[in-house]
Amino acid sequence: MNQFLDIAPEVLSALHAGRPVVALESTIISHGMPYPRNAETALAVEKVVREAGAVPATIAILGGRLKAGLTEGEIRRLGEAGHRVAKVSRRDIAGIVASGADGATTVAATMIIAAMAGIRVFATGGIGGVHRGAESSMDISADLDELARTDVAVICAGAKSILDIPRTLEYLETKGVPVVVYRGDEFPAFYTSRSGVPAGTRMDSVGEIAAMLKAKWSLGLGGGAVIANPIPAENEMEPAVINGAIDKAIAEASKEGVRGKDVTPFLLARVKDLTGGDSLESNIALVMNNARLAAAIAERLAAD
Ligand code: PSU
Ligand code: MN
Repeated sequence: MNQFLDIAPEVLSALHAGRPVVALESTIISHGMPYPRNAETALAVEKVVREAGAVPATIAILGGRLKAGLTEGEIRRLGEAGHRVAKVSRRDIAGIVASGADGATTVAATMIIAAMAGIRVFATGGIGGVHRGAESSMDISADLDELARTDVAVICAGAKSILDIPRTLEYLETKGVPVVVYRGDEFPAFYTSRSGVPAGTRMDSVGEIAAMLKAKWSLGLGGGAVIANPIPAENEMEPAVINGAIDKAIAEASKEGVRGKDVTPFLLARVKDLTGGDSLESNIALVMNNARLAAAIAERLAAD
């Protein structure tokens, strides 16, 4: 086994027995939601995965060790530390390991560590993507290139419209990443089930999704896949409300000169405040919904 990696005992025994495991990320805890809802949500998501019959493996870097599976105390610590913990994407992993520091892993870094541990299914809220204005800023999330190279399926609620959704989908197409919409025809926009952008392939059953993933990996077509799971209707936000908040947050980010890895956390926090916290409730609901679908996909993959 990888000398830098610690797999929690429960996760390791599930993997050895071929039972379903679902990876979960930690930047969503430290940088995606405020304390204490972040830690409570992370623990509730683990519970949903368990109730659905799979083993959760929340991923982070602690004391320079890559961790697949955290204790409740470790999850609470990351939640409390919030922005004091480093946000770690692919480029940051080596430095954090070498210095023995803690890091909360993005979608990209979580995929890398999940793959090292032998976990193929990962549930989160939203993926990073091509930012609006990327034609001048060149701000394109490392999540997209990771999806092209690492063999992990990412179950998400699409991408927030803090991003340029059509260009995000163009980029994924160029990189050869399958995009599946579960029971929908448009790519979901995180807080809303529709974005107006038709996307990828519609699939209506877990069996179809698992069969596609198996075929992709059996064919030697490496890389991941985006499984976009639209937010349930009862948790959706009003498009005018959420889009107004997003436009305002983006204008503030550019006025304040926010750049690089700070852009996404800045926008998430501002959108939450500008919607009076309503966006947080939608965010939590959709993560639970994604965890349930991910557990079902992991079970189907484990059964074959
Ligand atoms: N989108 C969300 N919530 C999040 C993130 C994105 O709705 O918490 C986090 C994820 O960890 C994602 C990261 O991988 O932000 C992308 O950051 P960047 O745009 O800097 O690559
Ligand atoms: Mn970026």
